[in-house]
Amino acid sequence: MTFSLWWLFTLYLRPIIKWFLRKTTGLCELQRICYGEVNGAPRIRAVERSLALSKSQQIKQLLQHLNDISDNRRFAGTNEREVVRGAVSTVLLVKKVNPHVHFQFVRSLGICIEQIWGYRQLIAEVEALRTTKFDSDCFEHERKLYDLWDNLMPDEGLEGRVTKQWQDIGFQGDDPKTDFRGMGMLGLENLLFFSSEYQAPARHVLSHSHHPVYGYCFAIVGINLTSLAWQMLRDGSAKTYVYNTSKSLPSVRLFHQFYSYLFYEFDRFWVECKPRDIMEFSSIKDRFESNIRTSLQDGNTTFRIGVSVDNI
Ligand SMILES: *[C@@H]1O[C@H](CO)[C@@H](O)[C@H](O)[C@H]1NC(C)=O
Ligand SMILES: *[C@@H]1O[C@H](CO)[C@@H](O)[C@H](O)[C@H]1NC(C)=O
Ligand SMILES: CC(=O)N[C@H]1CO[C@H](CO)[C@@H](O)[C@@H]1O
Repeated sequence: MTFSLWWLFTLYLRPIIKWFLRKTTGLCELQRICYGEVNGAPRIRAVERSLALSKSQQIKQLLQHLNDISDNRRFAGTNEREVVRGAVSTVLLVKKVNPHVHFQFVRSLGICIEQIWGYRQLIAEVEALRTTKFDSDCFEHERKLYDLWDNLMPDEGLEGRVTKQWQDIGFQGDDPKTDFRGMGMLGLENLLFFSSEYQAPARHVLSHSHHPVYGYCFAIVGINLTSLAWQMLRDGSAKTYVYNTSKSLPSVRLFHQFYSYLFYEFDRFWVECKPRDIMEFSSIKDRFESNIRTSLQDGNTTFRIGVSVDNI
């Protein structure tokens, strides 16, 4: 029932309503969105929907072109400005909009295009990190591992490369290299970012993970949350966050920030739940995930790492 109504709407009513509004307001749908919707996620998502539903052959080709560019990670630097300018001109031409009269629309549409295809490109960038395996023969990978240790345990030196000490920051055995598995370098980069950019909150979370009752494996849980952040990026749930936070082309840094937020909030949620032991991880993580997904559906979500760090 709902499906056929939707079908009826997109097939017959939508074009009629659009035609009617165009006649009465003199503006096309994209213009009405750009002038009418709040800046940030509400506007960008509406532009994204409108473009995706377009019947125009030129717009369809344009979307394909933009998808190719962002999937191949070529949406950057001077190319980015060229691509955005070209895309906006195509829309102006197809919709017969005068850019001198509607310069606000030109600006606003450009920002939407940057965010929509920047997000798509971000998925490709994050995926490239995820599929890069941790390699203990690679100097750079090894250095990042040591940096992670130094950020989290500044007062304690490592006795060797392979040592039980790694368990103090929540790796499983005496060599972290086997713990990254499906998340590859993305898992390490996420942990490294959290521990360097938010050093105090990260150490605070680490101290919780050492709690005699509520304790858990910091790095292992961290890598599990990398997988959660990555799923949310891929299925589009993180769009609200990115569209509403990003001031320029979305970068991997933004993904790391999203991750840091998730880790910090997960730890808080975990402690609040007062789990009996680590066996409750799966069910508590599911509840956490559903809370986050709910708040991401709200268009005005902005995430920040909590400033108040209190002890348990
Ligand atoms: C994360 O934890 C969940 C629940 O225990 C598990 O099902 C999932 O496989 C884990 N994911 C990764 C990447 O370790
Ligand atoms: C989101 O913003 C709208 C108005 O822009 C407001 O009505 C709504 O209560 C807000 N939601 C939350 C959860 O703050
Ligand atoms: C950072 C940012 O753009 N925040 C915006 C998120 O969305 C709400 C409304 O949807 C705006 O009020 C915020 O300014």
